[in-house]
Amino acid sequence: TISMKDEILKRILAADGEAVSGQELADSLGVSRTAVWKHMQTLQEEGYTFDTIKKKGYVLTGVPNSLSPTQIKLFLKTEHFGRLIHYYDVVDSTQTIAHKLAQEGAPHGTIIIGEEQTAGRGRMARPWESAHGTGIWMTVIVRPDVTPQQASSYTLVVAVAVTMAIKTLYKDVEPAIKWPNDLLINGKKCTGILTEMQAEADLVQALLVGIGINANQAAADFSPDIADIATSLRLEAGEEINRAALVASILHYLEQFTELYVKEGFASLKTLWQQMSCTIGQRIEVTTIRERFEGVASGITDDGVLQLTQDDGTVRTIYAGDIKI
Ligand code: BT5
Repeated sequence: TISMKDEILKRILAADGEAVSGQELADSLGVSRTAVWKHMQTLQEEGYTFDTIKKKGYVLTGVPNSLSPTQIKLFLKTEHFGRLIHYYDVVDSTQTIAHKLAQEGAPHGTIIIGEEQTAGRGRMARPWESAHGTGIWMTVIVRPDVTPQQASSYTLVVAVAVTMAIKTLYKDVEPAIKWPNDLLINGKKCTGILTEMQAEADLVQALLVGIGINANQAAADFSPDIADIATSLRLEAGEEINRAALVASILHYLEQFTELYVKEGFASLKTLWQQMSCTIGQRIEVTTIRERFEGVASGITDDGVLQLTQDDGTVRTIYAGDIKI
């Protein structure tokens, strides 16, 4: 059920910058003009800003910078993903909370979001910088009907979903997927993905899909450690990012692509992945836990495994690792 206040907000959002008259809102919702005015006051207290145009009505001029469940649900179109939201101001890592919730049986599509992470992490326990209120620090609990082997390509599915969401909302921004888990814009990292798994021998209990997106940082907000390699969507798009709308869009694409992936495997998303990737065809250096290779990233298999053609013609398959382009 949606409250009257949220219904009013939905209509003003849907007007997309056009004025919405208070009288029309009152009439169509069957409430008094005063009731509408009171809800508008509450919305302003929550951080929405409006211009009031004489004889025309309200025009939305700003949304609060918050990822609260109320904000996200305004934009949400999914069936499962994001229908249960655990929202925190400060957490150590949303991955840690997700692990615990998944063990306790949290349903498919549950999400955990923190405005700030004090111990955000990447792969191999590398730190992930997660300053307050600037980014999207989120973990999605996914329970797909696939084997643990198949699940290893899920990170690529997530990368495609996040790329689609960003491209749809910000037409001038073109993220490129760097295998396996980075999205780059103009060569700099704006998104990292960390997929962890709870599994038995041949059964996936849950995937904990960590998504970290730099949204509204200014260049000076990044620590010296990453200042040269990181960017934010705001820096690239040249406008303030509505994080709640972006979260909802990511969840929309992730739900769609997850269904496809469970039914038909990664192969069904391979073409899309290739179009969005900046890896294939490039000369790369790969570091795996044990070894280092050089060569040309010549392709990706139907299982999402990277193929590297070395100078002597040997083709290696790379399941996990870091690459340098
Ligand atoms: C990743 O690891 O890129 C996965 C990052 C996943 C973060 C999400 S946020 C929500 C969830 N909760 C968590 O605790 N984690 C997940 P990796 O490929 O290992 O890259 C890590 C490297 O990226 C670091 O060593 C830095 O060089 C760089 N880095 C750290 N913070 C960054 C940031 N905010 N933006 C861009 N690069 C960053």
